[in-house]
Amino acid sequence: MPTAYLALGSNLGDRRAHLAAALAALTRHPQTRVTAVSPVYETKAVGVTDQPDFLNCVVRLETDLSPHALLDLCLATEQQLGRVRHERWGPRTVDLDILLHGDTTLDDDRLTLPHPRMQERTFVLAPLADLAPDLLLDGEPIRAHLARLDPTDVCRTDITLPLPPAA
Ligand code: A4P
Ligand code: MG
Repeated sequence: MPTAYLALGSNLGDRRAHLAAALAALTRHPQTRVTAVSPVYETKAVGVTDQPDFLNCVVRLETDLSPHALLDLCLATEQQLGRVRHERWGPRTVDLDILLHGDTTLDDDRLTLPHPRMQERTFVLAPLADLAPDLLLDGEPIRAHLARLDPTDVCRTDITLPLPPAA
């Protein structure tokens, strides 16, 4: 089964609970198996900066869902957790982005893989490097991409998100 990496973020309400609920939803799905969860980072908002700090983490899963079916699961999970889209890059109860889905590269009106902004984002690459430092992106390991970014953008917390038991 292909390995996928998802980026989870929350900056409204009980941020840890939102991440944990998203993780539980991914675990419950019969066609996904969550195999690792990164440490949780507290991060300054990127893009629209006048909004609360985020908690961010990265989840690794094995799935036989296609990239678009996995996107549908991400969007359905966001909706179940009460996300209302107000503005692009605005505050959100929870955001689930697909970073990578196996070796898939694609760019259509719904989905771009690898995630087009992941290379610029410490809040994505720091937790991804915790799980997969040697994973290659554009021919370079994640740890090399991360080394080019500002490490002070993010702060690792001692919040843990245990892997929920498989359904
Ligand atoms: N879409 C295309 N490719 C993907 C992909 N690889 N994964 C489409 C997920 N979705 C993808 O996303 C808009 C549409 O992007 C989706 O419907 C899907 O068809 P959205 O979640 O509705 O909107 P958004 O998240 O507000 O916009 P966007 O462009 O996805 O923003 P980003 O890049 O996700 O940035 N700062 C910190 N510190 N931490 C954060 O987590 N997140 C954002 C959002 C901004 N600043 C942040 C954080
Ligand atoms: Mg998003």
